[in-house]
Amino acid sequence: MKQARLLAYTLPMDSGVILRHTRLAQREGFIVELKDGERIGRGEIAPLPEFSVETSQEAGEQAKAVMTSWLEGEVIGWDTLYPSVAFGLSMAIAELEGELPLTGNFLAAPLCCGDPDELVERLAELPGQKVAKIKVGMYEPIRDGLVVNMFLEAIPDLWLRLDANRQWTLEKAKKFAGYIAPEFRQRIAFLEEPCQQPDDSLLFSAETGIAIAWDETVRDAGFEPAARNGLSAIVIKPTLVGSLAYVCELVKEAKALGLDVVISSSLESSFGLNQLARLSHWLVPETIPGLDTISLFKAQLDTPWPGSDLPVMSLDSCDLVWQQRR
Ligand code: OSB
Ligand code: MG
Repeated sequence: MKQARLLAYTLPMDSGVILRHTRLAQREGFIVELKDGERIGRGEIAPLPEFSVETSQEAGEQAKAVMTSWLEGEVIGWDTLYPSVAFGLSMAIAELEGELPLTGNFLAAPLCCGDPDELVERLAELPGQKVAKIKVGMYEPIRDGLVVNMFLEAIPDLWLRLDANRQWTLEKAKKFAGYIAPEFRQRIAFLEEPCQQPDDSLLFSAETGIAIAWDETVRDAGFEPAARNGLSAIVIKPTLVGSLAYVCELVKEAKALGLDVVISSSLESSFGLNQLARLSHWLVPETIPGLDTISLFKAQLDTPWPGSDLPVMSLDSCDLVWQQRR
């Protein structure tokens, strides 16, 4: 017997500066659960406001239709689905089939959302390589430049990932770089999307010697990984990108080009974050993922995130919005 269920969750959170125009006080999403005989697999479908093209309601409707196809044994047209639906359902199937290994990489790069003192404390607790991520592009380039330079000067074994989310013109981006001492620039592992235009980001890298990474560009229509001077990594947010098969293909192509791949969060619940940590360890064991987002929540879901003391909500307390057997 096969069974499919769709559960809806609402978790209290504060999205802080991750979403630049909305302050999300609640995260809404779905857990999809597929059973086939004794086997069970779950995945999370959680479109992210401001980032996803689909709304939560659209994702829920589509998920029900695709679960019906799965129950009937029909072929699923993964490329035609919303990214969050394709990812959540393909993860549930992968788990059901026993394809997703259990070991996870939970050493997320600490995310600093403005308070330098807090980052210093968190870095002190990190074993091994010190890698942190700082959001830039929110304030004047001079402020970001001074903060980044201060960190690199104060902590000589620190590597930084920076993220400007396409907030700068080429001129502003170069102004930022002007405050970073040239000898520190190679300890910026990459700066994600400094400029509004990807071509300007490449010019920025050529002119400043600071490596860049694609994040938003990975989601641009027709994107295909390509080696470019100054490009060191691509960031993959599976919930915004699509099915597990598509994510695997992107990883394979990027690695073949010598690019680093960072599996990153789209503010999934602790359930989804755990699966992303497993996915990251499976596909890119050599790279620290960008999954330090549990502290934006006020509660976890089902699977606790290692080291988090937040209360855990069980799947039983979710709303059962749909179920069917076959
Ligand atoms: O700007 O990269 C972003 C999370 C949700 C939406 C957008 C972003 C993020 C993150 C996740 O920054 C954390 C990370 O990538 O390290
Ligand atoms: Mg980013």
